[in-house]
Amino acid sequence: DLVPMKRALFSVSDSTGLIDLARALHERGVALVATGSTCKALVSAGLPATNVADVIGFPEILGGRVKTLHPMIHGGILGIRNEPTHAAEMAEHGIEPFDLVVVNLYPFEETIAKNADYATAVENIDIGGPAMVRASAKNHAFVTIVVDPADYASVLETLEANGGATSLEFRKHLAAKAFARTAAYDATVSGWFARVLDIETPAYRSFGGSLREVMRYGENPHQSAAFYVTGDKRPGVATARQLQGKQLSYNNINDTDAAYELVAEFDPDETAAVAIIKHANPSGVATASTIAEAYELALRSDPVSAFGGIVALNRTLDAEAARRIVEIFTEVIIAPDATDEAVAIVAAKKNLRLLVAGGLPDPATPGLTVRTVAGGLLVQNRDAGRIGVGDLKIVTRRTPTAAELADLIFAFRVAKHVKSNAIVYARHGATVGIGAGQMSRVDSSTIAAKKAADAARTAGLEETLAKGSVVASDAFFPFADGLLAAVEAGATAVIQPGGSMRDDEVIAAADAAGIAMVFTGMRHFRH
Ligand code: 93A
Repeated sequence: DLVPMKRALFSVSDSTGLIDLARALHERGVALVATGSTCKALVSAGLPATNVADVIGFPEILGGRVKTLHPMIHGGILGIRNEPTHAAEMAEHGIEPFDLVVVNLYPFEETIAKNADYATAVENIDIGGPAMVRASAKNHAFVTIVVDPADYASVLETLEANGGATSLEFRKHLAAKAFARTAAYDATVSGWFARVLDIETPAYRSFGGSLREVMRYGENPHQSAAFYVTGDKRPGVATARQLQGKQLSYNNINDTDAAYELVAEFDPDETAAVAIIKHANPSGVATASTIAEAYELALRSDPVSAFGGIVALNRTLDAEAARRIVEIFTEVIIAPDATDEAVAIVAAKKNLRLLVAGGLPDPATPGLTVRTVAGGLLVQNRDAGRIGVGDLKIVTRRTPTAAELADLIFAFRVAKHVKSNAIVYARHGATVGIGAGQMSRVDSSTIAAKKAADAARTAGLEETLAKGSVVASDAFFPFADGLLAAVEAGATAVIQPGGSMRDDEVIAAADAAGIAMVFTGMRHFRH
């Protein structure tokens, strides 16, 4: 089952790790053959590589559309070495076998992610690459096929372990991976066509949408993942135009969605709003008269967590805001639109993705959310509930001031987008401390208060940002302790759904502390 490696064929669009692999193979005495630019890269690195054109005896033609589609290449890949007729035919035509084929395909996924025009997208459909990948994978009895730079190291390890040969087991696993790659690639191409033509891709109907793209991986690198679009025109991450930057990852899409749904809570005609999201939770959210100011305040809420975050805006990205945002490492910016000047500023950060959604999703629009459980699907209406001033019930002796009232509504709208248990401190239309995703509400309160103290320290302020703030809780305080912790942290007003068995106790504690409290009658769990 061991096949000694003597001759390798390289054809790559991503040259990551190429030279190291080729050099190690060369040192093992493996002959190197490569397509045009790949060959150039190898030769420039001082490696003796033969151009496929010289193997074929025919130049690359049609602007590169035909480089490897030739019997001298495909014969060398597909020949059954121990089959006498194959061996005789190969000898007759001077076809030498390839033991290793290293290909990565034209970057179709990245090309469409950049919203390339139709002709560019079509030109980036790789034909010769998948042909070699599939041929090699079919003939895995003899050929090692590598489609991912992440596997280069294991090729060298296998050669080391097997005296310069690969095992059948190893080649089988790589063949499986190779067919998964070409399947995903073609699925992306067909998904793109479906999108362009506004038709559904029937094979993927069972997912309630059509396949838009296959991602490099899911939440973690060992999980495969795909993105399906439902055709719903709701402005957001699925319908936005990506103006620049790398392909969005699974986590990017999830976080960008969370970020955009959150800023959409704030009417752009009334206020500018910015949310910075990390791991699907806001690290900071703020409203202000301009986007740049709102960004500044959102950042102040938790400048440490904002690093590598997703930034969503409810208004057009302008130059001033763009200049501030690119100062720290940011993964994605999503906005209804962007000015030309802002686009030019963001362009300096090559990897930063800029998405323009053309509008904001209406937070009140009904829709469904779906999640899987073992053996089933859980489906519910999306949380389109929105609390306004008219829905509030003042339960304390003290009535909130107008400023507190505005902050209470703001904080509760933010809390709706924070994983439970959610505690949000806010002041002057900006969050100052957010506690998310804790199993105990008291822990979320403690974390939120700590964040407010940390943010003040980072900003060089003496007093915690929670001082004089309001606090929102996504669900009722079951005991007075959580409320008292918030009061101690500096909150002067509280918003919560109410409805606890001990509401009376909690209200009495609020009155004793002299703070104002309002009940919403609506809970915003988010798990
Ligand atoms: O245009 S193609 O579909 N025609 C081909 O015959 C062909 N052979 C390899 N694209 C082809 N390739 C692709 O070219 C490979 O998959 C790889 O992505 C790229 C490497 O070409 P170069 O080494 O010239 O950059």
